[in-house]
Amino acid sequence: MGGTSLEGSLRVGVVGVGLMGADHARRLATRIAGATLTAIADPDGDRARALADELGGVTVHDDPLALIASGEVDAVLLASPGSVHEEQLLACIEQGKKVLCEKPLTMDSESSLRVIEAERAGGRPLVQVGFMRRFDPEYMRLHELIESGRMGRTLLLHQTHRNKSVPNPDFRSEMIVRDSLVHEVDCARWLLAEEIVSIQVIGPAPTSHALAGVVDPQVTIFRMASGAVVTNEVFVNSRTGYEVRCEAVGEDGSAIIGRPWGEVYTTVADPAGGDGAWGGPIVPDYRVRFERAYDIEVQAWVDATRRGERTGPTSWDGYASTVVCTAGMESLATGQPVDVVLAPIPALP
Ligand code: ISE
Repeated sequence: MGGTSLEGSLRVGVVGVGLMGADHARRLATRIAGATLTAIADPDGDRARALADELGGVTVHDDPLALIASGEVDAVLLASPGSVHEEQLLACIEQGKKVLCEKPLTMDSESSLRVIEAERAGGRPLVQVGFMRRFDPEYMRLHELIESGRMGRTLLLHQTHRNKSVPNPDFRSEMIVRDSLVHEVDCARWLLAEEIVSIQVIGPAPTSHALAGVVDPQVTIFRMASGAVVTNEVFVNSRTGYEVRCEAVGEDGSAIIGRPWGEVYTTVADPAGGDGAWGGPIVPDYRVRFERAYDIEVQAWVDATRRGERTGPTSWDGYASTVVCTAGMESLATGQPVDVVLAPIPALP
């Protein structure tokens, strides 16, 4: 495929069918117009076969590279762990297949650059990174409002990102930066349409609900190229539910998204035993909060791919967020600001 448009349905293969990949496979099989789920691959063969039985008409591959090379697959959705993305992305590029890759693009900036270089050498933009918030209706409205100039120049963003808990027994502080803060990194770059030039991660006294030694919550400051400042709170053991908010402060006004309205909003449990909180129910996790965003994202990717186009965050966005998070992990260790230095290559179209 690539630069040409497709008449029939787009045949999609999903690599990695854990929580997120299985969601995407079901989405493609049941809710996305113009796409057919033809293949899945996962190292856990039983899990893949159970999903294939549920969805019907889907080939199961043990080897992700065989799925990527398969003649039954026009385009690939990668929901495998970040540590195997480089090899799988390079295989998609070699096959000339469009790929929607869940974040992170890769685990370090060198490998992300290799992906960008391979894509460039192929001469066609093929890679989209799964920063789904860019497709969330609330975020899209905030983006439009900022872009319209009605709030004047944006001076500040305040971003809040809370997860209920992280069940992983091997969880480490760096994962808050790499897996959670990375969304705030992308939102800041996208909403403000500029790069982050430095990052500082500060750890307040940690919650006693985190594993020993884990710095949670974390407060992070981004300095943007224009001088704008972005403050971020990421708190992954907040105990109550999933909360994502963003407030933009401009010279002529401010706007906030992700906030339920009411005089008092609290996530403290309702003493009368209601569902979640005094202020109203709280969504449990990102798959619920961003379900619509994921649907819109995957539909937009399928539509653009069928037209022979690319839409959404690029490999450059994936690379830039990896560089910022790597600097963030360095700052986490010292508490000091760390400069973000991006390779001097222009972004892909
Ligand atoms: C997870 O990997 C995600 O991408 C979610 O959007 C985020 O809220 C969560 O903190 C991450 O662990």
